[in-house]
Parts: sequence; structure tokens; C-alpha cells
Amino acid sequence: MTDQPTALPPTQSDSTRPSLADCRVLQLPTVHDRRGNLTFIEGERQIPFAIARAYYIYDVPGGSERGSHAHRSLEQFIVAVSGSFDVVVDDGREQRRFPLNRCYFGLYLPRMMWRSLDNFSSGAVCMVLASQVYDESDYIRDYETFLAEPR
Ligand code: T46
Repeated sequence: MTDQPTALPPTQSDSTRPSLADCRVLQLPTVHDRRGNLTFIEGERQIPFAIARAYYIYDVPGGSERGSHAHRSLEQFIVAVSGSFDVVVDDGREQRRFPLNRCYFGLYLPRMMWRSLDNFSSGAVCMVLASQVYDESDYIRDYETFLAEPR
């Protein structure tokens, strides 16, 4: 049996600054099996962008926070493949906390979202799929600069 994934969010125009409403928790397809379950992710199918990079965050000490920046053009999909953590997302107008604690749900973040990750459980593994390879010039690390970017 396969669980059906959530419908993809509409893609954003490059000229429009996204809002919190464009951030979505998406359910991934899961193939149930007596041998164990299997969940898969394909670029431009289960998530709305082609995957250029994957990375993992793990062995996070209790009380640590990651992120605290935004990206000018990068889109990401964040999955708690083990354990749990929260992603706090801020579009410059409002904030929302997304708890992630299942490996078959992930959070889609469009460009221009200030994000912080906290509340990591012991043994949590955060997998991130990204639409572009690593590029430091895409980061906005200063919150006032983030707020001042055009809408
Ligand atoms: C995000 C959250 C969830 C690389 O060399 N390649 C990479 O692909 C990444 C992501 C990082 N790095 C280097 C850059 C820094 O020297 O690894 C070091 C730590 O990166 P950073 O401080 O950006 O890590 P986080 O956990 O604060 O943020 C990362 C992503 O950068 C960010 O896009 O959304 O994870």
C-alpha cells in the first residue's frame, strides 16, 4: 500500500516575494511493507524544484540553534529523518513555528524566508534538499537587511 503525497504548492514567480502561506508541510509517499516502510522524494514531483544538493545536520547538542538567515533565491525542503526539531519561519511580516517529527513529512521553504531551527531532540537528523549548490553569496545573514529587501 502506498500513501498518497500532498499536492505540490504552486511555483513562485521570481519577482514576487513569497509569504508564510507559501511554506508548506508536504506528506511524502510511503510504501508500507512487512519488511519495513519506504519513503521517497523525487525533484519536481514530490517537491516543487529540481534537487541540486542534499545535506544533513546531526549530533546537535541540546539547546543549540541552527540557521538564522534567509536565502535570496534558494528553495529548500527540510525533513526530520530521525527524531524531531522545530523550524521557525519568518517572512518579514509574521512568524510561524513548524514542528517536524515524522520522516514522511517535510517542510517546503521558498526563497526569502528567515529560518531558525531549534528544539532538537536527542539523535535528531535534519535532512535538507536544496534547489542550488552551496553559494555563500545567496545568504542574507543580517535580519535588518532581510527586512529591507524589496517586496
Ligand atoms: C539552512 C539550514 C537548515 C557547506 O560547505 N555546504 C553546505 O551545503 C552547507 C549547508 C554549509 N556549508 C558550510 C558553510 C559553513 O561553514 O557549513 C558550515 C555551516 O553552515 P551554516 O552555518 O550555514 O549551517 P546552518 O545549520 O546554520 O544552516 C544550514 C544551511 O546553511 C541553511 O541554508 O536552511 O541549514
